[in-house]
Amino acid sequence: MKPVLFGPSYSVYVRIAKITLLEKGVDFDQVAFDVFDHNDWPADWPQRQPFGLVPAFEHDGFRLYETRAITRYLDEAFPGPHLQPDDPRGRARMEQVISVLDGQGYRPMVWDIYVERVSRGKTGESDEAAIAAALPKAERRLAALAEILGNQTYLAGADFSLADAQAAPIFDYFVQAGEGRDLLRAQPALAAWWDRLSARPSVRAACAGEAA
Ligand SMILES: N[C@@H](CCC(=O)N[C@@H](CS)C(=O)NCC(=O)O)C(=O)O
Repeated sequence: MKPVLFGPSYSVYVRIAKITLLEKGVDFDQVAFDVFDHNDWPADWPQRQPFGLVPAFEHDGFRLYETRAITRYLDEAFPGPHLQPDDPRGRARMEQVISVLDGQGYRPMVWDIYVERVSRGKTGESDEAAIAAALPKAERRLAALAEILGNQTYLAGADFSLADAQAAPIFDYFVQAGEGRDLLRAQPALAAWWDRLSARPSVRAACAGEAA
């Protein structure tokens, strides 16, 4: 049976899982629905994801939720390129970046900057105070990621890894806001990394289409 990814294509976390599936070359099905509309949820959603979040995943009867668990399973259970560094320090760096993005980056970069400026901006409802408060936070996140990147090609070393998969959908939304583009431009090495990453077919495919 083909693995199944549950969740809408606009979701940052669904996109992370999708990039991983595409990088691994895994053939999969997607069950898409609007996570913010409870009437659109599959009937068994609370059993698949007890917190009502997306994504969830199933492979041959094995059910999983939490994106980090899904991406590691995909990397380890399927053939294809290895998406985790071989050495302990490389893997630790990858984990560090994923933690930073998850815990510190997602909310200010996506919700406070992208959603406020771009999504809510369409109807003139941007919360300027939320954006202003998020900008210095985003600036610190970018500085930290630039320091970790150093002169490497990807965030955890020479090769694309799960850290880059975790980052891509967040950055894809972030740079749609003018403030996001300006902050990224101030970090030239990170901007060059984003140029490389955003050109990857997996990232282009996963981040195309409907937006949040
Ligand atoms: N820790 C979860 C986070 C998932 C998450 O926050 N998903 C968002 C969409 S990108 C969501 O489902 N939001 C719906 C809500 O907050 O009601 C994971 O890594 O899978």
